[in-house]
Amino acid sequence: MKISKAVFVKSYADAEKFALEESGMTEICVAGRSNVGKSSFINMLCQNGKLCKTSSLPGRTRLINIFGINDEFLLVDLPGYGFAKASKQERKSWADLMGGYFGEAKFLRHALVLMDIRHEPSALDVQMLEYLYYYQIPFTVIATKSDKLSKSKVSQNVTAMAAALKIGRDNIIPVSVEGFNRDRVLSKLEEILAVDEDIEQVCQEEDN
Ligand SMILES: Nc1nc2c(ncn2[C@@H]2O[C@H](COP(=O)(O)OP(=O)(O)O)[C@@H](O)[C@H]2O)c(=O)[nH]1
Ligand SMILES: [Mg+2]
Repeated sequence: MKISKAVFVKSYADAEKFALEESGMTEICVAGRSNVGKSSFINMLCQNGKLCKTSSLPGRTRLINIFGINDEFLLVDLPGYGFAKASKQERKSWADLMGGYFGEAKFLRHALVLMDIRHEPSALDVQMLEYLYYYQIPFTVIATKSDKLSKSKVSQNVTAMAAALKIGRDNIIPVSVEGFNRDRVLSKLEEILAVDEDIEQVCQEEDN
């Protein structure tokens, strides 16, 4: 697929409220720990350096940012987890936020879970995948900051990540802000959206 249009739609402080509004459009969410490169990834994907604010400081943003892509689907940028100074209360409100969203998101088709390729998945990353299994949301792991490693190390770390997460190697796409594997991510998005069309077709045939 090609991304010909990417616009910021709205921010929400309350994820559940967003889910309950029922956009009626396919949603794909982007999750990952704070500072993993979520904003940079969205900008890289949309080839728009200003779409999403990036920061070298772990952010405390608790907002869900919604982006509209090609008038076709919504990218849902979830708040980052696991910044070092999070209080117990902040951790709890993050968990509530996620549960509120995943539990109500009828149009959510897929999650892109970002993890830094240089590090082993954290306990929170594993917990994130557990949420997704629980709510039966398919996911792809996006391994960020691949430009910081050699090609052979990237491949080696993808294998190690797959083993640690007990998922297939093909479910991990290493990327970088420079656009490495942008085409692979776009193909994956195309695949996800195509599944939606198939379902619609089957439903229409059943209705007839
Ligand atoms: N070298 C490199 N730096 C990156 C990459 N992605 C993000 N960063 C840097 O990591 C920091 C956090 O990025 P950001 O996108 O704001 O992370 P977020 O908190 O997950 O949204 C920023 O300083 C980015 O410039 C990447 O692919 N390569
Ligand atoms: Mg960000």
